[in-house]
Amino acid sequence: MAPNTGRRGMELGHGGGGSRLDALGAPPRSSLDAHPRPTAEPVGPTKTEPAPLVDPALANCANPIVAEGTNSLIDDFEDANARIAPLEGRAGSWRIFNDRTGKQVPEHASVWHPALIPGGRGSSRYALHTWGGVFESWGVTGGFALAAPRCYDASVYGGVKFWAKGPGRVMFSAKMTQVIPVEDGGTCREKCYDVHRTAIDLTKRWAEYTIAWRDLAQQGLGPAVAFDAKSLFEMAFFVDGEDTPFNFWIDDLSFVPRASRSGAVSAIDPLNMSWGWFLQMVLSLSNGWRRHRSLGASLWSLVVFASACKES
Ligand SMILES: [Ca+2]
Repeated sequence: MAPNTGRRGMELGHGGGGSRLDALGAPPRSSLDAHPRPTAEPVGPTKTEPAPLVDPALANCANPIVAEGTNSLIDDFEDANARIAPLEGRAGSWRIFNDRTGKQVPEHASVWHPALIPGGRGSSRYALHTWGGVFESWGVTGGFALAAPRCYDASVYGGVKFWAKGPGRVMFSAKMTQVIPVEDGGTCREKCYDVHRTAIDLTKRWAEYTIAWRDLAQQGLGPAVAFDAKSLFEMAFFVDGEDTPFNFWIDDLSFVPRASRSGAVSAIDPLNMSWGWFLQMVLSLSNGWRRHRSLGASLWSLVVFASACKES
């Protein structure tokens, strides 16, 4: 986890991992999940009570969209649009925001469209990409609302996983309605945006990262709220100002089953090498031996294979 600094505390009301996503980035409501806001206009001749300020269903997350656990994909970006995959009631769009003290691509308050990966990543052609210079306040963020204006129950899952490439430190946050201000669609009324988050230190090569709900923690800058995947509102990747400049890619974001192990798995990390890789190494060794009948040639085959892996 990143150190808890007073600087972040001062900035929490603005950033803390992505404010205003829902305010500006909430997707259009469908007829199925529309929750009409109360209106000041009297509905009928007997309606004399003032309208409540907050949608009662949203105030306590009494009526969430519930994930069934059958379609874990959040977004693979291959459709090249900014909407997350419309599975299990999820509906949201990727948006970018920053503290406006620096330059970012895409720019502040824009839709975050997938970009073509130079050379691809296996069968993946598109992923999210953003980069920029130094930011002097809370930094930059990009994320999406899961099912706004309703909250989202992802408790059938144990966390998320995704592929990413840096280098640099990126934060992931799963934001509960309880830490999002009422004006942004949540239920928080003071010291908001103390979101549940964790730091990921990316490398220059693509690697897969798994984050369990238990890895997420607040910074202690607002009211303590135990993490509960039953009342999620948004998810975001962000970079604190002190970790800028930045340049990172995100791909294949999905939920993971409960009891998934958290951590990073590099595509070529020998400690996490799959049996497939191991078999290919053995084959390259035996091919070298079969062709040249020498240990040197066999080892050279292995070097060639390892070089190919490194470039992939
Ligand atoms: Ca992709």
